[in-house]
Amino acid sequence: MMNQTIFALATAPGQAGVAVVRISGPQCAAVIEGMVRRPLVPRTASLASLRDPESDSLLDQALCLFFSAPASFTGEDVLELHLHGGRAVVDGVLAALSGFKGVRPAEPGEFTRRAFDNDKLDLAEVEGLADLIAAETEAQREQALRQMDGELSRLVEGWKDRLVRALAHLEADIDFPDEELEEGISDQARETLTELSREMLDHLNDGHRGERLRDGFNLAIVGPPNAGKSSLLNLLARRDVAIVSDVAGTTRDVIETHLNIAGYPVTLADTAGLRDLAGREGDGIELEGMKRARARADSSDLKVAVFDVSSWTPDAGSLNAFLDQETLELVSDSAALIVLNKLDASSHAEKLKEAVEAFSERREGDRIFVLSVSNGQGVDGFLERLEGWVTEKMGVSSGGAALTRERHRVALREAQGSLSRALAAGDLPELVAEDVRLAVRSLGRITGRVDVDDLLDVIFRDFCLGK
Ligand SMILES: Nc1nc2c(ncn2[C@@H]2O[C@H](COP(=O)(O)OP(=O)(O)OP(=O)(O)O)[C@@H](O)[C@H]2O)c(=O)[nH]1
Ligand SMILES: [Mg+2]
Repeated sequence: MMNQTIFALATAPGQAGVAVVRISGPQCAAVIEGMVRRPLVPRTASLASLRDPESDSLLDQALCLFFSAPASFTGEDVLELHLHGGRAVVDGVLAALSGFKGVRPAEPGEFTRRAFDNDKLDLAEVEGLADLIAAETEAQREQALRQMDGELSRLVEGWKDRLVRALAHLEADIDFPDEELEEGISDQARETLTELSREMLDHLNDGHRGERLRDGFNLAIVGPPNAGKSSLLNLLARRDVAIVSDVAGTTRDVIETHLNIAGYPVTLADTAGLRDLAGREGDGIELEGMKRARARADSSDLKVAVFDVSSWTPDAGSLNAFLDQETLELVSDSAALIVLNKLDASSHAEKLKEAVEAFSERREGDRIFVLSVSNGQGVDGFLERLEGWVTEKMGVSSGGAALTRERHRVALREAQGSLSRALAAGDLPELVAEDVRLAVRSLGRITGRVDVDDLLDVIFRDFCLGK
């Protein structure tokens, strides 16, 4: 059965300078004849008066672009109408298109689905395209462009090719056992499988950098009440996101804001101050807030602990004893920065510096910052370190193609598992060959030509209308 022709507004709805309506399918010719009413040279822009095929009324002066199958995004005939971006213009054109036989509005993602069906894009490239449309920061854009351009696909296809070649050798060994060879698989096949297994493991052990970049990095600000956590959040967000007050226990829920730090997407969470309520009237809301704060700290990629050191005096002894113990405990791992705030309000600034030095010796000093959110003192050094941290954790340039979705990881883990089994069954060529076949199949799922029917609807549903 011939595909129906589909159309959709490809640009965002609403008033705009230009709106693009895209049509894909065999009926493009009929649309050109009925609405454009002049022949279009493929891949050449032509200005034309669009007319309603029934009433003959003028719909718009539009720039028309025709792509002849198969040299188009979908692989079918594609017509793009670049309209003036007004509601009435767009509505008029869409209504006129509905009037053609065999032409209907597209489902979300249907253009891309056709590109996939016609082998214009593989599944990983389709995902790259979806990520590109969703990209909010520079680094996300770069990663998406590379995946759309086939970086991940080439890596996976390369592995597959080598496996298939090894499989051919294995099968030759099975069918024509070399008299000279001992029982088992040839050294060459074993070497290839070992090498591939190691390369796959390297990619599996990449710290989830691809997924992290897609989803964003999670940063939680924690610490005792009144330390200046919300003030720090507002400073980082450069706007008043959270309420700041001198009442201890102002923030009670987790407050999130999205930031772009050094080109990377970061979700920053401000949390309720942690304190020991023992012996006082239990406040259910504050308790719940603290519970959420701890949970958020646990699930975040980086914690920033904020303390108020303005009331520290030399009599208070070491900072380690002075600071809130529960918070110190929370940030005892290396995925934490420690902010000692309210330097401006300290009346023992000099002695405080010595105390900080002693404190730093107990902990890695490059994680500790004495600053004042109020007057900005020391803030630059903290921001620089924060940027460095995020860049280091998310660095995309290192390591080439990234796994950007859990499903890539699952498939690769399966492939690697099959190879491990193959290597363990080394003396039985038939078993080795079977495991290698399974590995090829698992890899095939990443670029999506086998076993993916159930996945397709999920992946294409992520697209907006008109893509
Ligand atoms: N002097 C001085 N005051 C500060 C500084 N940073 C914050 N403050 C003040 O400290 C008080 C508490 O600030 P918040 O940001 O609300 O503190 P918090 O840690 O979010 O407190 P909770 O939400 O109650 O846990 C406010 O009155 C701020 O203006 C600073 O660097 N110096
Ligand atoms: Mg707060």
